[in-house]
Amino acid sequence: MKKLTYLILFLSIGIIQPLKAQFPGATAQRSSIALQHGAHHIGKRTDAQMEIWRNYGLGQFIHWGLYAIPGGHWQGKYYPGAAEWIRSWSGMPNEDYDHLYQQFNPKNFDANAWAAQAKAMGARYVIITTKHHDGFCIWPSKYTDYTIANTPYKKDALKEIVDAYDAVGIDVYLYFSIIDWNHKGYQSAAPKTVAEKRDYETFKTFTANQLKELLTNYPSAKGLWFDGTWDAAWVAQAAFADSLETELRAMRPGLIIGSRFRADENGKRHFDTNGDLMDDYEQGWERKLPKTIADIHGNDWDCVMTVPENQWGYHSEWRGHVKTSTELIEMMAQSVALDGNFVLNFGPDGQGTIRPEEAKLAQEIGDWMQINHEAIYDCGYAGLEKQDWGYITQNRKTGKYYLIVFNVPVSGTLKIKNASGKGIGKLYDLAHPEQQYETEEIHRSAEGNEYFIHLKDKPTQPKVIVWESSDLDQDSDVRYEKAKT
Ligand code: FHN
Repeated sequence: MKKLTYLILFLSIGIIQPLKAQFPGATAQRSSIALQHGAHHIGKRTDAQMEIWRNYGLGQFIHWGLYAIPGGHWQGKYYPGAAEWIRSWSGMPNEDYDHLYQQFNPKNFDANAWAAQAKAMGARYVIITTKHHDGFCIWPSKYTDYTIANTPYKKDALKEIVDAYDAVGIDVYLYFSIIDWNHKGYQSAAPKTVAEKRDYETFKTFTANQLKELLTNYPSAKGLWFDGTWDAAWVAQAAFADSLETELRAMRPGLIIGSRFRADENGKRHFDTNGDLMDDYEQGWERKLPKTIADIHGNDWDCVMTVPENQWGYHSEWRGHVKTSTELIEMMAQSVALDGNFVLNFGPDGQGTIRPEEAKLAQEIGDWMQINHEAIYDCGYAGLEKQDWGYITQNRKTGKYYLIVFNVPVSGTLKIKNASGKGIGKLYDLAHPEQQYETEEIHRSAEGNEYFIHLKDKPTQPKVIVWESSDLDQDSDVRYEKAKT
């Protein structure tokens, strides 16, 4: 009887579940609900490629496909929704949309110019749409005719982009939509009939083939950025997606995949039934940012952001608020201060031109990054109390703090809080290191000492003050080792 009670207790509280830990440093076991297709590792990946990813700071997203031709309009009618979704908006004749590929001939497309602009902006990685929900492939996939090879342009635009970004040292990640409105076997609801199930199997094989083809054809790509994975039909494919992911990872050691790819066997997406992050970083921060460090649950993450409200692909008529470079720089600072990367979207038009509004933003962000990139690259959460004047980042290796100032109080003083017993050290302008700042201790307590920094002038744009705390020299290596775990 006693034995039976123990057995029931053991089963009801869960068992030690071995995980498929594929990365050094990641935990391989946990005591929890047994899952066949949950997270493959607990905690952050600490291998070299993931360290590079974590330290990017700033990335570029590019949405480019057939939807760039109509640019949010069809036969004179303005469609207010996301331009890349135009095929699905009511009143849109799908057959006409599906013939747009016959017009795709981007005369101004110059991948080297895109890459040069991204480099000047300060981006260290790019995510490029290889195929969006409409199913059109910007590479010559051998598994469908709906590709760039059958357009008047004919050439492999994806290869041009990958080569151009590789050449300037920007890492490439391939966006891939599981939703594919062009494939006959695709469906969003879970297949019910025998015929639906058979068709969906052809879609799964097609999807797996295309993904393997992408990794084969573009060997320098560092990761896959999945989208369109919310359909009930795909969510039910936990076993298939899990095994496909294992195959993809075997093809490309170090491959980085975010939390959108697959669901666990209970249909849980992003976080499995145990609450553990699926895959390598959280992909849920789309057009929104976490507010505090508690919101990110100790995970890697990136935020993908549009310039206007919800337009990713080219829309010729942006309405509503269009973000300024100062707003975007602030979002980037907030992302890095909360241990994430910030990825800004661009939607080139049907001729391959990056619109002037985006070019101007890239230029302005680049001008700021030219001076201040040290506060963004290789930086993350500083472990210090957030202050209303802006954000504090910390270089993961040197331990230096960066105060990124956006809102200067009328008093002209900034408050900072240092750990109790730690010296304040040195404070100076990143742009003008000779410009040092005086501090005044205003409060001392066991929780930390508060200081005022007296500014001399009110800055006209976001400014960075470097803070070399006096305890830096002793323990920067220790701090780096800690940051890696
Ligand atoms: O539906 C897409 C949308 O068009 C765009 O590609 C974004 C980018 O993150 N993802 C989907 C919505 O989550």
